[in-house]
Amino acid sequence: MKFARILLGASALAPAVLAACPAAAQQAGGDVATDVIVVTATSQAPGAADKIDPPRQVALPADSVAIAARAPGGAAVGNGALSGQLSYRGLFGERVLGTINGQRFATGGPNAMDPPMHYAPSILVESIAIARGVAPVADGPGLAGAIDARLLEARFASGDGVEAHGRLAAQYRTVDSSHATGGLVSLASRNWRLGVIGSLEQGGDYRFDGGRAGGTSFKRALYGVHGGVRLGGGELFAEFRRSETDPSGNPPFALDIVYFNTSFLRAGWRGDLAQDLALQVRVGRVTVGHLMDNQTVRRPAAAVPRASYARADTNTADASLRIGSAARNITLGADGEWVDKAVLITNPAVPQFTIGSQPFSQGDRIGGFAQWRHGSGPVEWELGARVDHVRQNVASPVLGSAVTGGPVTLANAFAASARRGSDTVVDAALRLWLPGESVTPRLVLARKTRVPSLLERFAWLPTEASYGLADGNIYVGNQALRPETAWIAEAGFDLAMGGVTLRPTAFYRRVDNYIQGTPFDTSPGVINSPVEMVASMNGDATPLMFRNTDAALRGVDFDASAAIGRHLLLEGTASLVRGKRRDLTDNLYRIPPASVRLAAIWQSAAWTLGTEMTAAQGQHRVSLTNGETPSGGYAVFGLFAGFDAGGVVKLEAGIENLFDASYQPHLSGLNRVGASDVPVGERLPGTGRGLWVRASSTF
Ligand SMILES: [Cu+2]
Repeated sequence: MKFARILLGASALAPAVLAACPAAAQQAGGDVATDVIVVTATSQAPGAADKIDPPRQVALPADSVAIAARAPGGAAVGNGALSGQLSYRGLFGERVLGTINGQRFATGGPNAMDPPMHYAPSILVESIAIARGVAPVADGPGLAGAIDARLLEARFASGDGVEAHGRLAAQYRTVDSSHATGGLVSLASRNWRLGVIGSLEQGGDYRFDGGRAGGTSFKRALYGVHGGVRLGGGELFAEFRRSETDPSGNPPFALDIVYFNTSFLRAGWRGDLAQDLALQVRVGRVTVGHLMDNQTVRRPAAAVPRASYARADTNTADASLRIGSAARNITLGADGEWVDKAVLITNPAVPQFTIGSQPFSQGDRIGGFAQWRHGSGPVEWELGARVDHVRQNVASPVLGSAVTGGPVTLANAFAASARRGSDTVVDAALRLWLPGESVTPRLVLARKTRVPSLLERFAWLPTEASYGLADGNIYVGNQALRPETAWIAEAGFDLAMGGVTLRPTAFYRRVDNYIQGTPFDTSPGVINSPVEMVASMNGDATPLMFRNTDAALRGVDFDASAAIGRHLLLEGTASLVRGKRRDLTDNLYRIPPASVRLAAIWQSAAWTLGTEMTAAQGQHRVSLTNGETPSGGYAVFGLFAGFDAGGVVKLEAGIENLFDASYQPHLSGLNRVGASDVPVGERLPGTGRGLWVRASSTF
């Protein structure tokens, strides 16, 4: 599969880069479906691949979502230093499929303190791929696009002997006194490959014009080993990774991360069985262990201590068979996902106070798909359909003896309910494109679905757990929920003409049965139900219940670049999206305002110098239902420089927020940390002025 590329790094610039620029790459390949953001250099042997530099414009953020958010249509939902979610064309949360090295898994935190990209430290990311608008059905279910982060990986050697390669990088950033180090060391021959990866990141509270954002420190380590052996016309491969997050702040939530201990395991075989017959078989397992509380990071610590334990185990298996060539084939596949989850709320001061807010829960899915990749005359297409069957069931909640009153009533009512759900859903996607000399028009039509999550269906105890909505509302689940169905149309073209590229897309997404919190009953504010009683004890007398509503999103976005002379490149992106309810007059929650990013980059053989502007309008189209507050517009400038004389070490440095502008990105959460220079209830500010330096070495 050939990818279109967004070069974050000004990298090999000028003529060389333009050959690898979006539109040009597509012309060569024909797959116009995926945006790939190349983050770091590949670990391949020098000369075996294009050497592409890290994103030179910015300090590598701890949260790789901030890198993905630089793509057209992207924005970062901020819920903490390591808890960002990708908003893609106005949708986020579980509507955007997130995978690491192509592996699907259930995250552990009921409030998504560990969204998928939590497990992709920027310093270890080789590339981030974002499906343009609609993910292929072969990737499994996914309502609104997909993001896949690839971590650094050992590759087979190109020569005859055993080769050692690697990539090491280290960065320091003054604005949060953070450091990140990480890399890959690999040993490989033509027939086997073995790699070890590791990273360590740590940062303090970040500073802004006005002080220090309290409770925003973070610490995370990741290590792993992977390898492969050529076997029977293909490769037998396996990988193991362990991610350990230490206390890290989540200022928009009531609790902060104490730990995530997560293990990823995967093995499989991929290769050719015969000419024009390719098979891939994979199995995977991910286990997440999590603790969050309001004592370890939070200052001042909350008067009533809370510590919540969560776990999520995911087993996956999939197989796909491609009959035909890469560009003309039928692919058939089957995949399954078996998820176990549980959440236990405790009060460390009262051992008998325990509530199984998410009792042992299972969500199982099996699915199958067929995808037809073909073309006729000037038109190329990919047409796919898939069917998935999902079964969910939840055990009865168990409460400690110190829990009395409302929660007991609710637990008993839940225990007496069905506590199960099952859905069969059908997805279909058609992509059409007309490969041209300099212009490639493209069209996507799709029907995509999303089955309600275990949380949305079975949250019997009213809490703020909402997969990271962070709107301060208390939510309760709804066993009557039906799956969401999105009808998606998008059209655009990719243009590459004499040093200029332009790739605009216009899209419309109509989401039927859009799952959204709505007032619990017809008399909001009047406490006349056990749910409202418990919710009001927990600080919100007007809880919301997940219900099926109707929504629509539309917008345009593009990226563009222009080479001026031999040394200068201008490149940028622009994004605009509107999201509305269709069943009543309201805007959707956490829709990013219109934004542009524009960089001017000058490069000689060894030096790179540049400046970048990121600007966003204010957002006044806010959600009344979610009690969302409007935000103001801003423009932030940065400077960056790089030096690469072809030696062992490459150096990069920059100044972020050059003018120390005060700004509040609309998708940042609202602060709940008392010991902070950000007032409680205020949207968390962007980072202030700071220096960053980075050294990296590829060998
Ligand atoms: Cu959590």
